[in-house]
Amino acid sequence: MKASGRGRFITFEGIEGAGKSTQLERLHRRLRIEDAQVVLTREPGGTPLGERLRGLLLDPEVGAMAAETELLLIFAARAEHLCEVIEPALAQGAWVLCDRFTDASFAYQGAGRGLGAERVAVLETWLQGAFRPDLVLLFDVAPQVGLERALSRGKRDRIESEDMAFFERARNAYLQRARADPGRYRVIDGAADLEAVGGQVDRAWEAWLRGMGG
Ligand code: Z5A
Repeated sequence: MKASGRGRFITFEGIEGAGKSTQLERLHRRLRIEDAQVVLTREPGGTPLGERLRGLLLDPEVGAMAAETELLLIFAARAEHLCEVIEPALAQGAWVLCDRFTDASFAYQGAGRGLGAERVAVLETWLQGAFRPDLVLLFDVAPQVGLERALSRGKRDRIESEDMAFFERARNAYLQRARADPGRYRVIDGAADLEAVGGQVDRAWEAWLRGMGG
């Protein structure tokens, strides 16, 4: 199974603890076995500069910042990521698996912080033009479940310290986006056990591949 010509861009989304990173690594292992050229990356981050911006964004000691500042820092990291990693990899025919992308900005800054989808969309169009993920795997879980899983790792980062209503808004924004564009989004029940979630991902993945003739 190989992408012919330009590669494909697949993103993994969901609120904290939804299981996206676990499933991204699982799919990565599977694609490597199938000998695909795969690039694994994440946002914010994915480049040396992006990882430094990620450090600032998540460091609880940085404390409060204006929602606008947060959004612009995330888009600054994204600009670097697109230019240095994502676009070159896709041009070489690689499958790029990315842990979060612009959907997270709509969910967290647009809905969670209340900046509104329109302002995020302006930056999305300015930076990306018509570029969007080919497939978004959205792991859906109630915030209570996700945060409990995420917090079992220990200390909360700056964004994890938000209240439950913030994550409810983010979750609802994700689901709304998925409903509006069912061709590109697959919603996975992230509350199921690990094996069941893996099975859902496999089925969604295979159906999507068939849909694009792969
Ligand atoms: N952010 C933003 O605000 N705006 C943006 O535009 C972007 C990002 C791009 C860092 O993201 C932060 O950046 C994030 C949003 C913000 N907010 N915070 N904080 P991140 O993706 O790096 O961090 P995260 O969302 O906090 O990741 P996470 O907590 O690791 O969530 P996850 O990747 O979905 O979960 P996981 O690591 O796969 O699993 C978490 C734990 O649950 C782990 O112990 C697993 O073994 C366990 N797990 C996973 N699946 C299951 C199932 N099915 N059952 C039981 N246990 C499970």
